[in-house]
Amino acid sequence: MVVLAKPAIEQLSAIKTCKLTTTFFSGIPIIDLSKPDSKNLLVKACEEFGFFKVINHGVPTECITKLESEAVSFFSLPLSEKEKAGPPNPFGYGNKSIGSNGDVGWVEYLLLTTNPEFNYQGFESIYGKTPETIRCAVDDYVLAVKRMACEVLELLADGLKIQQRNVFSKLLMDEQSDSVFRLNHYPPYPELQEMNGSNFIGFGEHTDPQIISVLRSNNTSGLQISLKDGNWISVPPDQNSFFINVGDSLQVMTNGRFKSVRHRVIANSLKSRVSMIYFGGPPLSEKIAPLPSLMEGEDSLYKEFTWFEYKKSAYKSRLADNRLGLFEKI
Ligand code: GA4
Repeated sequence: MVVLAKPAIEQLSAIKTCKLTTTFFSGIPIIDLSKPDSKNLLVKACEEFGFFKVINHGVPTECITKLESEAVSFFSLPLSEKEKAGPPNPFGYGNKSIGSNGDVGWVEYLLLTTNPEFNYQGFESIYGKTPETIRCAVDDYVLAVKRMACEVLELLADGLKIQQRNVFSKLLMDEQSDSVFRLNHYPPYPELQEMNGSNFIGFGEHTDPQIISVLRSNNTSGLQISLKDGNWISVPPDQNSFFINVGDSLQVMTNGRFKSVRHRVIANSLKSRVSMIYFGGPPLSEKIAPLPSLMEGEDSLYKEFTWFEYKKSAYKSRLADNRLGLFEKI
């Protein structure tokens, strides 16, 4: 069994517990991409939850299982080997520490850029140190998942009756798109069984700063999302589907019509959870502002900013912060 390095007591106590929420929620929208009515259901899901599950997605199973098995092999390596691919700032292997501002979780991960130019420019100390086999599996997977994410974004543009249907997807397709990929491993935390009804945080609550995030996990539970009323619900795992989150940038581009969903992962007492997430982001120089056709005489709820400015500010924040708050018009 793979375990994380014996954590320092202080670090473990910093990994917070939260109130127990175990019942699975059955109301998560399921979008069948092969059905003609999916565009309207997609819009509704983004408005109500900022989150939905996608089936009949067209991403080849081999591509997913190949990457999962590469990830499992990587995370099974001795810690000293994995650490050779670290630290994770900006890209590489990370263990328990998330971001640069003191957040911690019961998780180890590989954070990678999806920009091929960046990968192959001889950045040995960044992406270069992750094993070659993982890199190839990631490249194939990201290509397929990005295609699916673009299809979803184009259906959303159709559903919103925006004439230019690639208005969102072109940002991910841009050569300069600042997208990120993350492989997470949440080892089991057996002591949880004795923690009388508490949950142990794997990855603390947050919203994703980008446009759209596409998550796939193995069959281990742990993901929770916050509903509009602030209640947390557990997402039933489904290794054959993808879960999609609206990110902060899409919330802004729709002038708040779509909600960037708060989510978190709690540790499992018995099973390892492995997840892979593609975060589709715009080019750094892109202005992020509400689309005029969605404003219908409304004022923008947000001050204008570039993705570079937002990202810079986001990376200075703590995980649970309301990052968009700084950019809201009062
Ligand atoms: C959340 C979404 C992505 O995982 C991520 C995360 C990033 C990191 O792990 O370094 C951040 C987090 C995420 C938002 C606020 C900052 C930056 C950790 C953190 C405390 C890769 C991203 O783009 O933003």
